[in-house]
Amino acid sequence: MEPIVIIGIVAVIAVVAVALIVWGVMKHRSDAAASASSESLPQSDGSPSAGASAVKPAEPADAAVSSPASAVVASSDESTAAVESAVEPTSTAEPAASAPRKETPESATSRIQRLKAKLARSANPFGRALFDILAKDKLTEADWEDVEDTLLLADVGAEASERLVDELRRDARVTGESDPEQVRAALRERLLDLVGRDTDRRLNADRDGANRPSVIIMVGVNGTGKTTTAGKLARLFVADGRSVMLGAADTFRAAAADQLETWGAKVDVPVVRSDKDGADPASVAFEASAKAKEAGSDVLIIDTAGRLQNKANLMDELGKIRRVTEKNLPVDEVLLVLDATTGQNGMTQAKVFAEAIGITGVVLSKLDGSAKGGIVISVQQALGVPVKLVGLGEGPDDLAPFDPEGFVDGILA
Ligand SMILES: Nc1nc2c(ncn2[C@@H]2O[C@H](COP(=O)(O)OP(=O)(O)OP(=O)(O)O)[C@@H](O)[C@H]2O)c(=O)[nH]1
Ligand SMILES: [Mg+2]
Repeated sequence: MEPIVIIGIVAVIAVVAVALIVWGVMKHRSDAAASASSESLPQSDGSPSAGASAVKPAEPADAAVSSPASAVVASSDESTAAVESAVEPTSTAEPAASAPRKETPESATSRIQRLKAKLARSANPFGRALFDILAKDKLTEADWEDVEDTLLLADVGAEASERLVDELRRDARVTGESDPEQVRAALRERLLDLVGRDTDRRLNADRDGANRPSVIIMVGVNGTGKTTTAGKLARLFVADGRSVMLGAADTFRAAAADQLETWGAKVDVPVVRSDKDGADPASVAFEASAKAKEAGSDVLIIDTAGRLQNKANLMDELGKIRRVTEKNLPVDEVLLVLDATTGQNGMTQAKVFAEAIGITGVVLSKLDGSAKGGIVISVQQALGVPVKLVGLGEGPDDLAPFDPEGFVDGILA
């Protein structure tokens, strides 16, 4: 026989042998898998349709109810978790059953951390639209228009939006081309400039050499969050170790003073109010300022009734509240509370309030429910006063100093 034929036969035998070995291994594996899945079925509740994933959680749950100890012994990670969660409610039930205590307001550091994250989330819808545009390789004419529209929709204001986009386009030309990453970095810088990165946003009560008592008057249209903000602000000062007095100069309805009293009671802050409905709000402001002076409080916060900016007599009333208070104490701060969800309508309100009583700062409330954070820019430009605080929720500690960097990063997130 020719050697080549012998080699050929050996090669064929070798290939057949290898094929047989591979087939044998595969068959063994699939048999093992089939027997494993059929073995798991009898452990189920007997339902033929129950698959492995439906069966597993039932075991630890049953075990936890009947015998926690045995569940721990038989434990997988899931069963241990089930036991822990079965035990937890008993231990957490105890504090709930005990008597109510005076609240301790959240510390400034932890509050600011928490609210920064919340602020970033609240501004996001605006950011996402910009992100989509800026994620492109090269910006076209239509993209630039979209950037401007997005700024407009976020209430940045027509003039500011146009100027911002013009400046960015000029920049993009200077730097060569419209690289979205560069545009994003430039946009961040411009937005920070517009928002005012170095603006002094401290409350006047927080400045060195502030008057004592330092007087703050809350004003704004109906339902913007004046009383809530007065309450939250009182908590902020209390958390900082300062003594506070509240004045309920919203005498329009008794419920308003009750509302303020509820805030005061939680942090042990006295509230000066009138006994009768419809009393002169200026007389309550007078009495509150006299009492705060006498008590030597650090801060007096006066809440006023909501009023529409087109009601001339009600706007005059604000001027009177201020003048009467000033017979006892200088007024350091008038905070206009603007509801961020009202968008550009807030601008008209702001201008009229500024004329009637003078405004030293803006509180932008309900920013948690608004994609219109851009009003921060337009309101500051129109009034020339800074946004000092933002309201980011209905929780008692959901009030934070306005932080420009956090705000802009939230927009561009
Ligand atoms: N989500 C959210 N709700 C807020 C915020 N601030 C206030 N609110 C809610 O807005 C509603 C009105 O708040 P108030 O503080 O009573 O408003 P007001 O300006 O005192 O109202 P009037 O005295 O009637 O003019 C309440 O339900 C508050 O809980 C905020 O920052 N975020
Ligand atoms: Mg109120």
